[in-house]
Amino acid sequence: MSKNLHCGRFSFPLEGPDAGMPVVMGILNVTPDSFSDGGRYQGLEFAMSHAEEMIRDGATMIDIGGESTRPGSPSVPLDEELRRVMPALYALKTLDVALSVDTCKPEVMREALIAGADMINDINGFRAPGAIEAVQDSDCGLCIMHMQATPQTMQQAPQYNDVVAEVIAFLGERVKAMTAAGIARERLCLDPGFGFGKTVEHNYALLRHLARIRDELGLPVLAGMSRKSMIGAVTGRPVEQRVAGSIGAALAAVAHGARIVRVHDVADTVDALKVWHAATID
Ligand code: 7PM
Repeated sequence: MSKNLHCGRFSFPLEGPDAGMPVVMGILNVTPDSFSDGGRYQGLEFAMSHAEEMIRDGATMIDIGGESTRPGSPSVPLDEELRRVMPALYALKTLDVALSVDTCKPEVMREALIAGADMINDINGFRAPGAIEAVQDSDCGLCIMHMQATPQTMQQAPQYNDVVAEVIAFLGERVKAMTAAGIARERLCLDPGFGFGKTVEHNYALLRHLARIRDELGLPVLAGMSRKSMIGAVTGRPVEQRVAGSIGAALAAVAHGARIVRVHDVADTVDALKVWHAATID
């Protein structure tokens, strides 16, 4: 009996006999700071070649993000987010890869689904009014992420009595809300939201207990730690020197039961996962 994650045009076997390597989701930023100022067309060219490179390197999902969620950063207006995301989504449609859109806005979700997005990745866990309605009648995959507070305030004073139990309770409540709207469980995956309203200790507690999230809620887990401050806190390295630390985190996540890893450095992560896989298959 194999369980698949259903994502629009794609279906990923994540459990059972057909489940192979973990799925690697490559991060594609389409924020202006990510294409050094040659204007929007050059930004599109860069997005396309970056996506093609990540696919060659082994990414089977690409997460397109037009809203920088850096702690403390202001939110992006709807029209600007659409101007960033939609051209990239249409351009990448021809590539053989599942296209995820990283957004909290129901209007962006609707437009993305019309354009054929295979997955919606919402760091806000589909809590915005209209978010569930925007995705319920499609067949896209849905990543439900936990975040405490808002990107503007989340790192001021993250607080939990039991971070693992509280993240599981939150995700369980969101799963209930989404399945109550008629959304099939096969479309859902869960993410503890590393760095989103968490201290370093909270992040590592969640990493050690990823299998509890999977087992208590019975859904696949996606982990996104690539280059984040939890890596810097342990290695003492700045963001541009966190590749090796991030690979360590990705392997740890897989060891703890994650089936999808969201990463910047696809080639290096895939190499590490291939060796990991060869060393752990029965
Ligand atoms: C600035 C700071 C820009 C932080 C971008 C980020 C996740 C995500 C992000 C995650 C899922 C980053 C974050 N992180 N979606 N989107 N899980 N599902 O470091 O951990 O990429 S944005």
